[in-house]
Amino acid sequence: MAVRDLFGIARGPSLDRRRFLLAGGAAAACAASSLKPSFALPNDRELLTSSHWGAFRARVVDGRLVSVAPFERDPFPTAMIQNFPAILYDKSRIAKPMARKSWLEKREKSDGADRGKEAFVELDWDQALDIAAEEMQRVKAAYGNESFYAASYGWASGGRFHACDEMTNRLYALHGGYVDDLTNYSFGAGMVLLPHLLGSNQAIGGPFTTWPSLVRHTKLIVMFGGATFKNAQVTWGGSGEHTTEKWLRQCQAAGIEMIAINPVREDEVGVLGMEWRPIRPNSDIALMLALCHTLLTEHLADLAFVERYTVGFERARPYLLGESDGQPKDADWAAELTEVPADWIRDLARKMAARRTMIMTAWSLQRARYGEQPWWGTVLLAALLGQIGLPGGGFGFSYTSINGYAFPPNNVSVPGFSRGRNPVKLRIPVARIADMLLQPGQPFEFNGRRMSYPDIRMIHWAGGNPFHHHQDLNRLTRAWAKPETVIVQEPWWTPTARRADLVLPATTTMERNDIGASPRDRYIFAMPQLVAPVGEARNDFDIYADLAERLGYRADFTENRDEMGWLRHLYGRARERAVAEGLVLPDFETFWEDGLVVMPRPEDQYVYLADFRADPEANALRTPSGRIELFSEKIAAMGYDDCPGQATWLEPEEWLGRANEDTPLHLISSHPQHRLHSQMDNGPLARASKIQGREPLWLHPDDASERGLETGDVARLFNARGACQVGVIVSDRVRPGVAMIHEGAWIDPLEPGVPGSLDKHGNPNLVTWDIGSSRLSQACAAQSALVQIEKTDGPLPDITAYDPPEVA
Ligand code: PGD
Repeated sequence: MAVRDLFGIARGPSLDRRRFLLAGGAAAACAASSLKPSFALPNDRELLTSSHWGAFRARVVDGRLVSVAPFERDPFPTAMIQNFPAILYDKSRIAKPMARKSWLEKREKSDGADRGKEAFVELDWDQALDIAAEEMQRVKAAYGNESFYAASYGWASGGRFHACDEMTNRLYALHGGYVDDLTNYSFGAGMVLLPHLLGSNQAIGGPFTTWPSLVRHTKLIVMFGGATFKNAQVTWGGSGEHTTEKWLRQCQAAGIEMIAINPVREDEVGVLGMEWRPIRPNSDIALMLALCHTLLTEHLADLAFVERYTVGFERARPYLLGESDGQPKDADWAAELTEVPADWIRDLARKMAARRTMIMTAWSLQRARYGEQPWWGTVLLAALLGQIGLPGGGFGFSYTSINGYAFPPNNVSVPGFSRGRNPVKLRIPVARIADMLLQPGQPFEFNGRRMSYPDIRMIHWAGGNPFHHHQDLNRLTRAWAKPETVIVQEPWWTPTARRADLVLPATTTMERNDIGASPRDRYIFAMPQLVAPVGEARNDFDIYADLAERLGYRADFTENRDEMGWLRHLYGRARERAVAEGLVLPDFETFWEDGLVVMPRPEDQYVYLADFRADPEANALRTPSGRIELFSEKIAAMGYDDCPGQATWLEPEEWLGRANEDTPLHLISSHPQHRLHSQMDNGPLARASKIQGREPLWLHPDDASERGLETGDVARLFNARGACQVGVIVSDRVRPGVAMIHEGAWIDPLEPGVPGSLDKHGNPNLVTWDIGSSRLSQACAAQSALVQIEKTDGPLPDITAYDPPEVA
């Protein structure tokens, strides 16, 4: 059967099924031909599937995944899919359930500080699940449900069904509840701030002004944080088409001027012919305030827009003009802070006012100390320009942060596995995990509320890697010693798995059946099981179902459905939703056999806040005033000096303005080119990018020569919080005073489990600061870190990050 294109989209020749047949293959098909793939299927077959990295065709020979090829409808597939065969069988896969040796012997009496130091003991599945169930019961009886931390934050890798964090949540909800998390590491500061200003998070999650609207109407795109093709390689839940690069190229072809304001010159600057303005990290808010100042003093601000659609400008204005603090926020003031020339700032303000301008501000800018401010500054600047709600104008926050944003979501969404209802109402801002473990009972502020940290005795994590993603990993190592029990479910021996008491090997997307769908993509993909599970890996669902059985609520967990039963159920609900939209999806069997369904193209000229602009009374925002809040009385009333009631320049404790002899450089830790966070760090692409096995770090030629460093050298990146070894790339693509490294290398300490030990591999979170962006959002502030770098001479220790730990 050919690919089903429901809504009359022309089927390209490449979608002819004959093209899917493998040369010499026995019986290839574009999708599983049976609902229960049997491994007695033909020896050489090709299966279409999906992943966070996009859709691809997998070639399976003799039950082994041998190669992958991109989905032919994808205009810009990522090379990262080529990692799949290697990582599936990599030696870093966890072969069997295992327990930390002394914990197995002594359980809660074993020393948590030994996590990561000790050998593991192999268990069979029954033993492992009995132990896990015993621990869940023991901890509940001894300390109550508020002592479980089962938020299980992370990107994981699954389709709509095998979402392991949701599954973890559901198991613990049935167990009586658990402490959950709030917000995220990606845009935690922004997502707490924006509802105060705009009444929702639509400017992050969409829909917002579409790329086609930009191509047609925009004349200037000002990108705070630049634009990156690399970040758009992935989307949560997968995508059939990588579209961001396509649209950026169309913007270029349409003659739109694009300006990247960024301490780092990413590839796109050259490719798209953008102007690069290298700014000092963490100072964008000063530039934004100065642009506002110029608009105001040169009478270029659209005060009629401000009057009709916003509140609070009378409070913001005296600050901009310096009437409230004696310091006008003019271009000369900003030039000193940003090292962007004052004349350039004034010219930019004039240019923005004269043309249809879109302001795009990246997520990374708010992943910093006082990270709310550049996002608030974006809204203020866009309001003064008065183009909010006009085609191609205004602002948006997610255009290039991941693939597929800037379109209205699909008319039909496929529901996911349900988390259930958590009886425990206690949650912590996700990036405060170490504070929580180290300071039980201590109060903290969050978004106007005073809360206190619970006393966590047991952690269960599936689908995340806190020992790469959290800031100040030495501090996390100390905090991680506190709980009595840590269970980690993982396919690979990640740093977090190595620091568990009980390790349960999980399957990957390639070893199970699922449905791939994202609201930001037109496709629903069947994700058929490609190969048998590697080693003794089991699906998270089956692990939890068997645990639930031991705890007496299997049927509540599974709802009496097995894997395929769930896929039918979830797809069936999507079909019902489709009917409500006047669409007819094929039945499940047809979908599964075809391998995909293609949805109608979403509306392509959507303009964010156009309805509000047309009628601000009828379409009032869900803010206290119903309008855009340029000054928020609500935030001001919280009394936070680290997040006052309006966009404000607040000098970070660590930035180039406070660089000193010990830490003269500002470290930027961006999202990687060759992996997704830490996923695929064990793949050939990421490994090939390393320098003498270490994560590359970019350094400006002046800073490199001062330290006697050349490309290819290994160096120590350090500050008072910790140290790691990096490989050096000398490049004028970073501005002087800035070092750039990608996050996600699996930490590989010289002395595993010992706080303060040198990481041989180059994870920046050894040196980043574990502090909230502010009391408003308590979000990740990874981008505010001062560091030093020095050359490493002599023999280097071996990299052992991907070697399984010792088995006793
Ligand atoms: P991943 O590497 O995606 O990182 O942090 P996150 O923890 O999400 O981890 C996912 C884990 O899930 C992997 O170890 C993977 O093997 C596992 N996994 C995948 N599939 C399955 C499955 O089916 N079952 C189970 N049980 N496990 C599975 C990301 C976080 O890092 C984020 S979102 C951001 S935005 C932050 N960004 C930065 C940053 O910019 N700079 C720094 N320095 N630090 C950051 N940390 C944050």
